[in-house]
Amino acid sequence: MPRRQPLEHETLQPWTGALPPRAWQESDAVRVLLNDNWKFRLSATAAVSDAFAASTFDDKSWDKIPVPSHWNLQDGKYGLPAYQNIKFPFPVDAPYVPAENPTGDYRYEFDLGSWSKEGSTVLRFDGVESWCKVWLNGVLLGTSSGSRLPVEFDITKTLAPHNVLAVRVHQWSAATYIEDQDQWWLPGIFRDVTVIHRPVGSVKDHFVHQSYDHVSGAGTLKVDCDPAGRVLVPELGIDMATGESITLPVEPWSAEVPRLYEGELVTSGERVPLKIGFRTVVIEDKVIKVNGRRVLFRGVNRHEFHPDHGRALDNETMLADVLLMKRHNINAVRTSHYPPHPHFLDLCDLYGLWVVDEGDMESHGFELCTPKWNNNPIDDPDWEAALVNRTERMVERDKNHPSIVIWSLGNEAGMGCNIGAMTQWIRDRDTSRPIHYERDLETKYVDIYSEMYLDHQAVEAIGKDIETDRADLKVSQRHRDAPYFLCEYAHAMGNGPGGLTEYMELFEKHPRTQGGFVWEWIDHGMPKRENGQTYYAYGGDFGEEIHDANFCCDGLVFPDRKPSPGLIEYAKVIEPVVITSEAEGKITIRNRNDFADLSAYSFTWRLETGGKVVAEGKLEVPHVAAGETVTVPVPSAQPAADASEESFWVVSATLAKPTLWADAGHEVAWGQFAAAKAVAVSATSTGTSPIVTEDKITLGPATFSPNGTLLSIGDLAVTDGAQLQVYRAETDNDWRYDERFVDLTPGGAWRREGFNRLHHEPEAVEVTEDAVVVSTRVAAASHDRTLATTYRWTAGPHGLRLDLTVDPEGDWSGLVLPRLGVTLGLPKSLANVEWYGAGPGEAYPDTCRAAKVGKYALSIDDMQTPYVFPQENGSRMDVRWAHVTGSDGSGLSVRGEGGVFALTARRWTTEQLYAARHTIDLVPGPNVWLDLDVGHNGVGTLACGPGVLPQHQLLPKHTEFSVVFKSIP
Ligand code: IPT
Repeated sequence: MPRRQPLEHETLQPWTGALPPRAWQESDAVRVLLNDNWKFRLSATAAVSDAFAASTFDDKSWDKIPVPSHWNLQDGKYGLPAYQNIKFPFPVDAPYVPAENPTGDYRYEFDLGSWSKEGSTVLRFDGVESWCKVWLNGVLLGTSSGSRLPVEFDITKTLAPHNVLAVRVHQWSAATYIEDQDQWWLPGIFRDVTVIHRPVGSVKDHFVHQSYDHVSGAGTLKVDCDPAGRVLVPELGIDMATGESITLPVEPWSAEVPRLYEGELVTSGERVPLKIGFRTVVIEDKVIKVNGRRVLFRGVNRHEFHPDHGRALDNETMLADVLLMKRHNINAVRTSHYPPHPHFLDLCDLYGLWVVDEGDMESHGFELCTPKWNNNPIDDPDWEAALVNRTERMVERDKNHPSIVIWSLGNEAGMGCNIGAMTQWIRDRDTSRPIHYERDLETKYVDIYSEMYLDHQAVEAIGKDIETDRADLKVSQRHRDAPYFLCEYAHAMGNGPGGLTEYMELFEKHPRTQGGFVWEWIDHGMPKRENGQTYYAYGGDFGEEIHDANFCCDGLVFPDRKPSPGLIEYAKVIEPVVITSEAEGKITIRNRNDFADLSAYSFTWRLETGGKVVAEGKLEVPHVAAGETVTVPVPSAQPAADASEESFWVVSATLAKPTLWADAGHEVAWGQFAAAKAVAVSATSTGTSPIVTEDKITLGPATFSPNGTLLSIGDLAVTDGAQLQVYRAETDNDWRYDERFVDLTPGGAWRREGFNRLHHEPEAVEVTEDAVVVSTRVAAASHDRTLATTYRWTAGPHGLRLDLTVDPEGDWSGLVLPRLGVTLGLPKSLANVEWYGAGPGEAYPDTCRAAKVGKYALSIDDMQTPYVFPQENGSRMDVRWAHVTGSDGSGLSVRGEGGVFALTARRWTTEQLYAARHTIDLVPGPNVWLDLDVGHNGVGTLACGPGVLPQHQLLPKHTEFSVVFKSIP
């Protein structure tokens, strides 16, 4: 069929009328920010008259919208957001896009007063999604695409005392096909709009070359500038011409010690402040080295996201991200998957974060075409100019940031010839930084091998240089010689990510595996209000025809930037100092920094017995260079005499002085190790004889039904006995991505096996001299595999004791259990939990590094982790004892016998937790439900990546579990 001519926004030219790209800079030149409320009109289709561009157009009937913002985040006034991960929201027919193409027309009038007539003036847009056409005073300036890239137009000739700016924005354009990132579709003018004076003799562009020779300790500075001018760095006594180079002793820049020198570039027409950081990035021996040292990326992938404003971020939000990252030991950011607002990069220079600056390119949706990647723009020479334009605009804009150590071309766009062209463009312009593009798996063009989501085994193989060819990957010599990092790993969706510790061990063991970037920084949950309650919405909640549900809620921080347990765990796993005790009486302190010694930290110790501090002091730690380890003796304090309690040493490393990002005293690392084990007290909860009557069995404080179901303990009524249960409401990481999205009521293995609907068939109730022994067969309808379960109840002075024995019968091969323990329904008047065990946060077998043994107290409500998509959460690990009490202090005490247990307390059942789709679906019921578990299965990162490592899997096997209950009057 003959095809129509592509419309203007469907052509492949990236822009028209634009000025050449240049470095982002502040300066003394006059500038006026046009961020304000602009006149706005939204049309449903692209085919609307552009008469509004005329200065005389009457826009009185138009509404107003803030600039910068996204028009579909204005309370539904101008459409709603939509979320798809890989899929395009319309038929894939590049470069054509639907006629139904939301089109926003903007008008803004401004006076510039006594604006200088001298020199020239430019109009700058820092980000418009996805295509714009711009007029000033009725004169067409040009068009642009490249949503997260700047464009500048020369407006010298068009500028008048009173100006009318008109901008047309189409949500969809040819460019959409190369902006298919996994995020909400959010159109509009979403970054700053500025008018900038360019005096005669002002800087057209400048390039700061700032390197460091770690052998001589000298930095070399050269600033190229058009036009020529002078470079002043008073602190270093530098006053030299641009284009000249100087080498002199300096302190280097690193993410750990971000030493910046303030300078100035002075031309006849402009003064531009410089922030110079001396560092040199090389690849040597398959390792990325900065200033001569291997760096280990303890990174995150950061999308720009604010729950109310989408990708229109203010400076406070950018700073909040940087502060949170620094306070959680993160040292690197991949700007997934587009260049961020330039201010964010200034913050990275200043606060110290290694940056992988990524181009605005993703064409992932072509992977779903037939055949896969059919017509992918990345392999089509017609798209070369558009794609190279994106690389060029990123590099030119961001080239002067010392924090940027790697250029990344983009994400998930398959492979093709244009990757070669983009790489070559960078090589011709900036040889100081290696180039990354994950899908160039064979490192045909780029310098780094960085395949995402590889499991531990595969990472180990790379570390050991024993990787082999795979169907999609040919291990060439070039590939083998490249350094490796995981540009994405540890999918932080919901509860998780699990397995971070084992990754970190590999990164530390093998020089070539240089760390990774957790996917991802923040949950992209959008607030939605219903019946006076607010919750975070995700894909599908705005009526999208196709969507990917909550796959966009996979961050280390919740949408409101509150740290999730995943962030707390990550901070611990990557902490800069590792404090352990590897030999009796000795504390080992390992400096994990790549550059800095430990002088920035103070060390303190405390001795805790039964969760109480019994002695504390300062720990003297000698000088420890980066990468080195020392051993110091444990302090001479003696564990407290009460041998019925355990004692622990806790050693903490805190900031000795305030830094830009945290106060003095901020804890960066800690270690806990046993000082003394408690002498086991024999909790002889026996001796009381059961009394059998017609309608019940009484045993000490407890009553049972004639068939052995626990009915009460003291005054506390127990609902549903204390039954064996093995199910948990699947976490996002308990499912595979593809299984998960069938209809949001996934049929994964655990529910298929009926773990959530076990039948408890009584086998025998035996009342002996001192025990009630209940045997049951626990199995799911239609299944023949059984958990043969015996509850042995005894009572004595210490309380009511349960000895549970579970034996799997039948074929359980290939199955793991979600958890294993007993569930008790208790009165809803119970409200608080105090426990001695790991805490304060939730912990699972592969997410438990951040949990420290201590005495904690939380309300049941505060024990819940508010994952955007409700799921298993809140389990406290290694609990020795817990008190669950109401406001009057009465309640139930539970003590582990001969072992620790995991504890969750909730106001809803596990089935209700499973069925909930948003936080507001969780409504307190008539009971508090306690799960007391021998253990849980690990969490893993199966949502995108490997599942639970074998050592963290809960396999069905013979299990014994003992707890003692006591009512608290
Ligand atoms: C990978 C994407 O690069 C990233 O944008 C995000 O979608 C992530 O997955 C999952 O949340 S691609 C994936 C199919 C491996």
